[in-house]
Amino acid sequence: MAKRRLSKQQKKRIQKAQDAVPSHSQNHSDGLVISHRGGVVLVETPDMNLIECKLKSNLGVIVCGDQVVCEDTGNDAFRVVAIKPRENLLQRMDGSGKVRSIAANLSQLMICLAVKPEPNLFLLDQYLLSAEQQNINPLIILNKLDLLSASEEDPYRLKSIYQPMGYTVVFTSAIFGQNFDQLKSLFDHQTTVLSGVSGVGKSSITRALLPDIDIKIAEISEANEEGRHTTRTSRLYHLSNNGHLIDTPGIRGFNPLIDTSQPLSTGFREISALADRCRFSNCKHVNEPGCAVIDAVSAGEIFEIRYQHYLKLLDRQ
Ligand SMILES: Nc1nc2c(ncn2[C@@H]2O[C@H](COP(=O)(O)OP(=O)(O)OP(=O)(O)O)[C@@H](O)[C@H]2O)c(=O)[nH]1
Ligand SMILES: [Zn+2]
Repeated sequence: MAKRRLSKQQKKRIQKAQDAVPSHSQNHSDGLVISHRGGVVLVETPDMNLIECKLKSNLGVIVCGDQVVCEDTGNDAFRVVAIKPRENLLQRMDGSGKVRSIAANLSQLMICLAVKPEPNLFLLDQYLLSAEQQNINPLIILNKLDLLSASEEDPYRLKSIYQPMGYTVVFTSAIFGQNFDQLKSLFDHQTTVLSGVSGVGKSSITRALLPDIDIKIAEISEANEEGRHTTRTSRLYHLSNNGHLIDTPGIRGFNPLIDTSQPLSTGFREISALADRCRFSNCKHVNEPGCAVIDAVSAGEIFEIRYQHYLKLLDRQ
């Protein structure tokens, strides 16, 4: 996995700054990071006030969803002085192979696919693996249900493949509202980031969830069915029923980060469920004798396409 290179000293300074969470005093307040742009962080305090804060030096990366401590430095000026320990940190790989942080303290990653452009199930499996490795629950959404003929009950076999493993799979239409109430309820009491390739309808879903907010929808180009990219700042929005949506425009179609030092089976639930029945405890399920996974693929109990994706990713390690 590519890592941002920090010197030992830089890491030490960041750790020291993060560990120094001040005890509560009159001029300190807890807060939730709503957005971060150009060194200014918008923080929501427990009494729902929004304050603009500068950053104490050496805090490291700060992202939407971070729980922080702010200090009132007088004259209506504030600064973030500590980032509280995170439950998780969603990261992505940028175009040059660098690891970038997206958002913190998520409970779920909603992976959006659409009837059109046709889903790339290999990319879906990489998103699932990436989310599982980062301790974030992934959900699968297939949008543009209105483009399907009524007879197609399980397009792309998404329900047959992924539901038995315990993944939630919802088919919806952001434009025509099919199953939209069901989709909406998935956000209740959760902190969610939407992801997926360009043109699947992430902005449309976001706009339907937040009708009062100006979420720009890129016009789709007739020629190549690719959506245009727009860039704006990530922001955390409150939804009904204690839901939070962290909208990450411009990077909603991010490249999933895969940690090659972790076992791949973390993201292949059906493979990891059988692994302890293999003859060898370090079985990679490629061509080893007595492999329960290979037997299950031959018996049709594991989908061939999933196993092929597993092998493809193993090859990259
Ligand atoms: N038929 C149909 N079209 C939809 C639906 N949802 C979105 N679209 C259309 O699909 C196109 C792309 O939608 P967006 O919401 O911009 O897709 P996106 O995933 O946000 O795309 P990027 O911003 O490029 O990442 C637009 O023309 C939408 O009107 C749907 O449920 N049904
Ligand atoms: Zn095996």
